[in-house]
Amino acid sequence: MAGGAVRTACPYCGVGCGVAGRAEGRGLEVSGDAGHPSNIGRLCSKGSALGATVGLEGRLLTPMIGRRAASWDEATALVARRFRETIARHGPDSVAFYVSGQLLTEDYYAANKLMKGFIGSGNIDTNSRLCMASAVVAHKQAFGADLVPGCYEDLELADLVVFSGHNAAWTHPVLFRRMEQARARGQRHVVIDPRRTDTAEVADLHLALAPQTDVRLWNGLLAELDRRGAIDDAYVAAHVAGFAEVMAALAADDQSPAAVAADCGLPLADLQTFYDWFVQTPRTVSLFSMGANQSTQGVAKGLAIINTHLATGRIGKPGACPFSITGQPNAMGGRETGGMATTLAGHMDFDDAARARVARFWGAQDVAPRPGLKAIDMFDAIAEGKIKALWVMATNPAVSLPNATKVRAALAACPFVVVSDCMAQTDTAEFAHVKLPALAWGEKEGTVTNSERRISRQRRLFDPPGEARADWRIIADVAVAMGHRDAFDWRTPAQVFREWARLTNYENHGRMLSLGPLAALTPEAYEDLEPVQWPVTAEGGTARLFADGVFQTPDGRARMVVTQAKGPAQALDPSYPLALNTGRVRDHWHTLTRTGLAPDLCRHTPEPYVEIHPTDAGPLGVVEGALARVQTAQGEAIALAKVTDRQRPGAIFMPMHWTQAFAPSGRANALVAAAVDPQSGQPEFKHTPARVRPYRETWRGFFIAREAWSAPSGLDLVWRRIPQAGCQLHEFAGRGDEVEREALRRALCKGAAGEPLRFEDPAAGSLREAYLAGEGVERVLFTATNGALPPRDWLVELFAKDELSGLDRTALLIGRAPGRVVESAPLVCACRGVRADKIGAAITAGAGSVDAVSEATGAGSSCGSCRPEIARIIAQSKRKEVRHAA
Ligand SMILES: Nc1nc2c(c(=O)[nH]1)N[C@H]1C(S)=C(S)[C@@H](COP(=O)(O)OP(=O)(O)OC[C@H]3O[C@@H](n4cnc5c(=O)[nH]c(N)nc54)[C@H](O)[C@@H]3O)O[C@H]1N2
Ligand SMILES: Nc1nc2c(c(=O)[nH]1)N[C@H]1C(S)=C(S)[C@@H](COP(=O)(O)OP(=O)(O)OC[C@H]3O[C@@H](n4cnc5c(=O)[nH]c(N)nc54)[C@H](O)[C@@H]3O)O[C@H]1N2
Ligand code: SF4
Ligand SMILES: [Mo]
Repeated sequence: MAGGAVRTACPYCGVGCGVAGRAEGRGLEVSGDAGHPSNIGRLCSKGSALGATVGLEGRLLTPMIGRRAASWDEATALVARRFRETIARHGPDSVAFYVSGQLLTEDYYAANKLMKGFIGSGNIDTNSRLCMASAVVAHKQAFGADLVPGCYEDLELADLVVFSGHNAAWTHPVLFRRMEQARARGQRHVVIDPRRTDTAEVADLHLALAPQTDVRLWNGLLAELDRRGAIDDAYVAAHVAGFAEVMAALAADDQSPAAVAADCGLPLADLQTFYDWFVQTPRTVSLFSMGANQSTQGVAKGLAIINTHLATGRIGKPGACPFSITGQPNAMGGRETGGMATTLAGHMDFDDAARARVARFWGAQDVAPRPGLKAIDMFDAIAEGKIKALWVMATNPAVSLPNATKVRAALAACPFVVVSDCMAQTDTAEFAHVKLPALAWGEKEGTVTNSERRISRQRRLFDPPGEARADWRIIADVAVAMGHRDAFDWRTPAQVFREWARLTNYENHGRMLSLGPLAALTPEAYEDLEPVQWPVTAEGGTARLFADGVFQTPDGRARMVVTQAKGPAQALDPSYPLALNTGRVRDHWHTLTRTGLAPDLCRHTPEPYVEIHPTDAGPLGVVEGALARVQTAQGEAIALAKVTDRQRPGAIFMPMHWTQAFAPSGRANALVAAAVDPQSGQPEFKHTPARVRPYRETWRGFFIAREAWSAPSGLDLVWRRIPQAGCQLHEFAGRGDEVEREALRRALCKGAAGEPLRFEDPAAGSLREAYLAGEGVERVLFTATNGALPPRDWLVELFAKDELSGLDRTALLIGRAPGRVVESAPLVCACRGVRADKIGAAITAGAGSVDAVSEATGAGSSCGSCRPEIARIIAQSKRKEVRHAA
């Protein structure tokens, strides 16, 4: 397939960038697809590193029943039989599918059709429940259906962009770059986030509000718009219902900026600036993401934002809309097809007319009578033994669901668990009775829908490896084995897509979700499908919805909905006085099954951490760079403390990414409570009462080996694995004694060939041990009780050498590289591999702006997601200069 590039779509975030890939064997060169309207040739660090993640290492390549490989026929028959038997004995609601926004639309359509159409239960839900559910409910209430009004062009046309709980610089980097360019032309950015994120750092205004006070802030804004005569009365009169009720409800509280600022923990002047800008700027886009959705008030937050846009008529117009941005590459596809337990299919719900229509279309007798269980309820039902067979596809709930310890117990107790995944070992796959190998990105064919309703093709770059199969086909084969051949007799993804597109048109009297002419795509036209935004008509795609002021409600009017400002579900108390917030880091994707394969993406944030404000850290004795213990009512985690004023006092933050496999004690969801929004069922990942204290290890060390090691069992260790080029670095610390240390040493050195190079200094409490295989190094172990350990980089580099020199051996023994005592500076730009020291040197040499540093070093010239960090380094060095001058 070498030669011409294949145009496909990135498998990571909801920006949905077009990727041009050239494959050679399993090697891959990628670049941004200049012809794709969502990214116009750009990629971020994760997209650029796709080539490093497409190897076959760790892949699941044959079906597995228990620990033994099985044929597809056998595995398919077993899954079909166990589901059939369970349904026969306990009814259709005793089984469930838990699926993912990382499935393709064709996969999603197949899974939903099987569960809701032919098993006859609503029990299919998706990880989008953890992600988009609150926005979905807000859209349905305000617009009559789950419709995203705007498009990316609006983000460039806007004069003001508000980011609500959205760290776009890290999570939607390519889109953020487009807005940064608009900002250079005068666009203003306001960030509403309790943390000073990289997005906030470079914004015109940062409102570091108290956690979960967004509804109060937006309601206050609506009251201010009213006081200042900024309501678009004509628009409201023509197109909106509920305005009077909402304004009346607001009047019950003190909506003065002073009162709102006090409740939100904000300086009055900052709040007033935001209100002024909003009042003055017709072209405003309000982005909202996980800081809004992942809340017990997630629906209210979305509605409060939408209310301000409806009241000012700032919707359906160029550069003006409320904009719920999606996380996963196909979160939208799942919402469209019906992957959520709360919709039936194609934006139709469970009313009699819709059920009858969908049953007719599918030729199904037993369409689900009612919505199924939402993710959290689904796993509760598994724990209670009500759901007895579960099929998990393309998601890792043992890591990503809140209160994960309980989730793991539920999985362990479930009589039959099927997991479809690309990887052989995930935290969830540990609990599987049957594992089904799925084709991965670059192997599968189908479509995804991004945040702006744009449908793009994912295309194949590689031949299917081993026996892996497309998810839609795995599902269809099981459906056929369950006796539903006629309904699942597809041979190509194009056939599935056409059927799905036909459903969107079927008896369509006013559903905006319509793929129109795509229902008649020939196989060739499906192959060549260009990115297009639904609704699709004979004239083509649609960039913006509601341009005519008509919504998908019975009377065509949008609804403003009363929202009540409340506190978080779980109040802080003296035993848990800190608010635990969780989220993402720049270069990692979710549960590390992919970005954990690319050492370059592991450098920016090598291990789990907890951010805490100096005023909280000080009295607790928590110090920068030391391990800290984080506890909640659900459980405990141990992570590196980062003491920083970018955190609000009283609030702490942990990234969500680390797993049992990478850092068993660093898992955020062991801590997070499963409190959910009552309407959307979305969990409040951003707020769990917590406490922090120092871990106070008695010894620490690290272990480098060629392969990945898990923490030896039976020892009380804080263990983190950090993938490197050509080897794996494992960091650990413990509170045990000499016996414990010796047990670890034995476990890690067991089976090593040859005599070790060994140096022990009992007085200094240190031990160094290196095993050589042939002329190269095989394993290295360093431990110390006094905290002093050498830098790791030069040791890692030794693993790249086939043959160690005499100097290398001496260095191993004395425990440091000759002439080099400092650890390499932290990586800032992952795309160009530029470290902080080089950036510092450029600044010293006179580079005073991000562009100048970029010019001098190359950093920030690719995806730009490190540009805020470069700005921070420049600002820091300026502050230092001022201090020196004074
Ligand atoms: N690098 C990277 N990018 C990703 C992903 C990834 O794993 N890695 N995942 C993708 C997915 S699936 C998703 S859903 C998106 C998520 O993208 P984002 O929503 O941008 O990501 P998060 O870090 O989860 O949360 C955003 C912010 O919400 C803030 N927040 C917390 N509590 C509150 C609050 O009460 N009010 C407000 N206003 N803000 C609050 C947090 O401090 C955090 O900075 O990212 C997508 N992109
Ligand atoms: N504490 C905390 N927890 C959170 C969040 C948070 O902010 N804080 N955010 C939540 C959000 S918004 C999200 S979206 C979730 C994400 O959480 P998950 O969905 O659990 O995370 P992933 O690591 O993306 O899991 C995807 C799995 O699918 C596999 N996979 C990849 N491609 C395919 C494919 O084509 N087919 C199949 N069958 N398998 C595939 C991968 O190997 C991996 O095992 O996490 C949620 N959890
Ligand atoms: S912004 Fe990055 S992760 Fe998101 S789609 Fe584009 S390249 Fe992929
Ligand atoms: Mo997400």
